[in-house]
Amino acid sequence: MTSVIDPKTIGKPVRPRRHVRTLTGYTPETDESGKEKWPRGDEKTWKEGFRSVNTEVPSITKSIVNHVQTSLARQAYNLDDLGAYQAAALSVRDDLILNWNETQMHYTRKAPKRAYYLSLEFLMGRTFDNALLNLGLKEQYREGITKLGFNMEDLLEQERDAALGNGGLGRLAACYLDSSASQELPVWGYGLRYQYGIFQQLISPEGQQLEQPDPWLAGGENPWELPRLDVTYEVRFYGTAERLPEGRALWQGGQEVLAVAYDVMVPGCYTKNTNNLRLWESKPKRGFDLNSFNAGDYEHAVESSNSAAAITSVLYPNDHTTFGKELRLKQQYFWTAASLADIVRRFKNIGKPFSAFPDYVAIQLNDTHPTLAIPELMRILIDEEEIPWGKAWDIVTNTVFYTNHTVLPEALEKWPVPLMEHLLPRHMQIIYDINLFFLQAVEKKFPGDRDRLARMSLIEEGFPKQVRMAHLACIGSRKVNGVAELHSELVRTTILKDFVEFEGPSKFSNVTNGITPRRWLDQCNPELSALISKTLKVDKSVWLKDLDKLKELLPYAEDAGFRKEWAAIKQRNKERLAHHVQTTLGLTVNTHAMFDVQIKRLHEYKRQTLNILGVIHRYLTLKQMTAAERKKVNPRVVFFAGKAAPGYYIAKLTIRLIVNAARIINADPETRDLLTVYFLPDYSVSLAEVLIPASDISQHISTAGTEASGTSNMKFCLNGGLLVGTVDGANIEIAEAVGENNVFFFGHLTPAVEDLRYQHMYHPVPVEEKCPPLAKVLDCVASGMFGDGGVYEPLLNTIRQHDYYLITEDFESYIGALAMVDQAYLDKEEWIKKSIRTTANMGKFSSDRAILEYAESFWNIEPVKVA
Ligand code: NBG
Repeated sequence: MTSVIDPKTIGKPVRPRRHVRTLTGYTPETDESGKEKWPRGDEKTWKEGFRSVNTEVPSITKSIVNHVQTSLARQAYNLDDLGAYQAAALSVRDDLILNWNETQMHYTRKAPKRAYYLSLEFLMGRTFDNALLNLGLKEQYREGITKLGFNMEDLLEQERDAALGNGGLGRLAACYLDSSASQELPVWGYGLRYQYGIFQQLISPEGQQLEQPDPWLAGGENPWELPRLDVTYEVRFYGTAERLPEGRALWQGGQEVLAVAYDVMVPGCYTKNTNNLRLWESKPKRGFDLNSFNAGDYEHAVESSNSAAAITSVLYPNDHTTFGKELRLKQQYFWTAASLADIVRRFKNIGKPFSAFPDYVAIQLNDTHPTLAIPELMRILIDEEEIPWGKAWDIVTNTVFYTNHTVLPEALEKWPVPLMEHLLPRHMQIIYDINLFFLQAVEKKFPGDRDRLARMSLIEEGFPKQVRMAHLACIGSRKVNGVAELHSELVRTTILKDFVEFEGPSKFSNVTNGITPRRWLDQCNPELSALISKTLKVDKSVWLKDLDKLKELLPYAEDAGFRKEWAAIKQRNKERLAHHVQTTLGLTVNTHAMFDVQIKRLHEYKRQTLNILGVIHRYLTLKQMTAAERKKVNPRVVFFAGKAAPGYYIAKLTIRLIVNAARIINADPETRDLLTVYFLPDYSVSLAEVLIPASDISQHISTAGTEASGTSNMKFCLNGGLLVGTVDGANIEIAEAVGENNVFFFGHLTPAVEDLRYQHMYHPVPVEEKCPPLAKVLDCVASGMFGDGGVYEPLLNTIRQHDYYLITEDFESYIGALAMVDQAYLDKEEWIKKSIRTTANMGKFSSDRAILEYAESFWNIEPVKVA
């Protein structure tokens, strides 16, 4: 086949957006009487061919065997665990697709208002187990798989994590998808289908973090997604934007790439509702760039096609830092442009005027990463739909909502103006226009206040000038929220203070984060889940969707029999973790010790350093004790896990110190029964699922005011682990919920932090004077107790000089808090009571509650149950 291309069409504006719909979304036509018409062929024949979800063991095994035979082209003779997992997964996928298809069709028919959750990260973890539990088919599958000669647990272990996220922000997005589907809300996620997720972490013998790519799709087909090769959009970069009369502009030329949709099914818990997570993959538009090809520059043409595919190749592994990299900005625009094109197309199918857009669409920005949705929606409305500026701005500011996830200055996104002008010339024009109108309004309210204008401008002066994305997200949104009470208050009083003064406080609110109890209790701690159902005398489908029911466990804290069962489950979870460490690292863990866990991204503000220095302090103290004194000591095993951004030198040094301290401490025959330390490499959602149920205590010890919320704190407490923490983020609300006597708080409070930093800067006191026990620990590290002390010099200097994260200020109260933990642990019965009370009071932290708050207070959407 040959086709002739008219050179005049090259680089011209995009054709009207349309795509041929195949798998979902058709709505039936009706005849004169209103009866639905069957679209084609013989209705009865069609309907006889329909199948429903397989719920009985024989139909399940049949489906698995069919997939072995056909999808995998294998037989019972040559089927290993991986093959059996794939066949079983494909069988579950069939069921999910049925529900998913029905859900999408139902939403299309009902045309309710929908919400779209735009997140650059979705840290989904594994799907198989979660899907089975949500479908209520786990036991049937277990029986079927056993009948086929396999072991369920072994098959579950075959699945690779979908690790398309860095940490809490990405995992929160995944929890919110689970809750949206479980609460039957019409919510879709939009993200990117990275070829490489967060890197795999290896630890060298010296304790160095090494990174390796995570080609999570390399194993072939991913059963949990559906490629939708018919759903594609063209996305433009670079080129020129020429202003036309009436505020419009013509953006043309540059590079065009294709966004292709991959749909991930998100099943709700005990409901048919199965929502969609749409991930975009980039592709060259026509194999290669015709502009260059026509000009005879073949090499450049191919290069540009590579650059198109590169856009979604890798997740940026930086957590809480921005780098101003062009490819990252390309990712952000590619994803928001494709998502908005899709949202606008779906809206247009309803056939309403654009003034009704906010009645049908709510768009939630997960942090500032998708802020370009604001100028992009303006561009679509003005340039493509020919809507005047004022009306377009009304539509945008009634549709978009922004969640802030951090107040750390290094994490607030800014993009150099020259880069924006080059990559997105039309958007930069729009941003300048928004800024002008905005600043004029500010000037009107605060005449002559030039400092204020400079502070609030979307453009930060400097070389180069920068676009402040948080400001753009704020003024372009209907509501702005933080993720825990304290954090939301800090957003209002620090980074967006001027905006609160200008727009009034009602736009700024709080939605405390939540976690899904399906994954973070039922799935990761099945024995505890079963005990809860048995005790409350209700099916788990009830309390898993109404977590406040856990309160009814409170009286059982007084029941010795119940406490015994509770403690036995914790013990078995500790043994499960020990088994995992034994089989993966070959190390034997003392399961009779207290398990103390800190798992999260490595960051100075999260203060893993404080923890390891505390461990060393404990070690030094043990070394000085007599044998008789040691007998009274509460044995402790300390676990760390987490990744450091590849370029974050200090964080990597902390890992190195942990690994080397562990090596020395674990080898010391005098103390090793009382203290051991493990750094578990390659932290992931799946590893968290083993660690969390096993913890007696967990540490959430950020410098006050720095951790917006934290969400693992909620997971630990839901599983009956107690919390050691600073008065920060969601720790505060957890303490309020479970009772302050059930948590171990320490450290300075947020209002003190700035003063302390000022003192460190201008009136420094040497650590030897301020905190002698800490000085001793630092000296031991510097003198080479844990390998070459010189290596740690830069890390130790961050503490000795400036000490921005206040380790020297909080060290003593930290040690004090750990001593109180030891004291409390001596009384085992009382400890178990605390554990039970903690779990019982965690109802508030379900992501169902959080998502309903977004749905009701912000998005104004309602559940749409699929019958
Ligand atoms: C993180 C915060 C956490 C919070 C998660 C989810 C970013 C930018 N922020 O404290 O540091 O729990 O967001 O809200 O990743």
